[in-house]
Amino acid sequence: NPNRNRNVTVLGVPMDLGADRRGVDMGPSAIRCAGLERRLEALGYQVADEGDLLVRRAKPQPAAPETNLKYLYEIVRVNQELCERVSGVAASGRFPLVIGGDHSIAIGTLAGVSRHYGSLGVIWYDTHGDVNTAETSPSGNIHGMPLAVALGCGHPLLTSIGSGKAAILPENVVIVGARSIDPGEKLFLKERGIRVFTMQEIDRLGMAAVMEQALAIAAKDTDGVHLSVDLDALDPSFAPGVGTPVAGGISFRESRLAMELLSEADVVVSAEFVEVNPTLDVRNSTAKVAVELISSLFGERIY
Ligand code: B3U
Ligand code: MN
Ligand code: MN
Repeated sequence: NPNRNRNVTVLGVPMDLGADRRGVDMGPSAIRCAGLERRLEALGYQVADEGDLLVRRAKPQPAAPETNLKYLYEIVRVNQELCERVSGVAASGRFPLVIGGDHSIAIGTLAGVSRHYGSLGVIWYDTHGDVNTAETSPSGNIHGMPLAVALGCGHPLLTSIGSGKAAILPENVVIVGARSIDPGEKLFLKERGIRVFTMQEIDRLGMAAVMEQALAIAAKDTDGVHLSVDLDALDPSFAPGVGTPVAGGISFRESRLAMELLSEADVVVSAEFVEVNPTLDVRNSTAKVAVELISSLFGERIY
């Protein structure tokens, strides 16, 4: 597609505080090692890798008073910075590609991208709903909360990142690949009418039909779509290097097809790939899968 944005800026966020588990901070490095820049350049993109944001985890973190949110203050600080960086990339007309790190970084990405779109659609490719709040979270881990925050719900320090108003609206959000949703999340999603494509629907309808419907929702009356890929959406046999693997996931082939269909639709304006944990991985295979999927999203074709 000749109109496609040919300039990509890569931002790494070695965040692991939202998962409360070490290792996912090495995700950005692992994805780079798997050949991200070379693959995008081979597709004709001009790639600017701006390196990693700083995540401070040396000092013990004070517990946030009156909340169970782990590492709240540093996660807020990093996401504020990420918001400004992503916003700068979008303002310069480049495509922001964020590599994580745990999924809490979607708070900053969405706050930054949404500034530049009157209405932004979101495709959330994930096993989990990531719509917990302090009240519903079983873990206190902020990586289970970013989609709620982007919808304007959560701790005020999180929801005030960026403009202070919700980055996205429920009618423009779809979740694809769900198979582990907490009770409070079910309520949250149902109350807001958010469309959730479970594994059962992927099995029954097929990935092509699911993505067609997902795109119809996320791209309807929006100015662009943000793609948020949590590698744990894939089955652990294809993506073992993630913190919370859940059996019965999306295959590599289905995921590649999903990315190809997104590429053809040509509506994605920003993307993030998160939750790669090299310490749990087998020969960097999860990072390699991430790079294959990114290549497909950016237009690579087999033939
Ligand atoms: N829903 C659970 C588990 C979880 C969410 N995201 C990941 N795991 N990766 C929670 O803790 O909120
Ligand atoms: Mn997940
Ligand atoms: Mn997630």
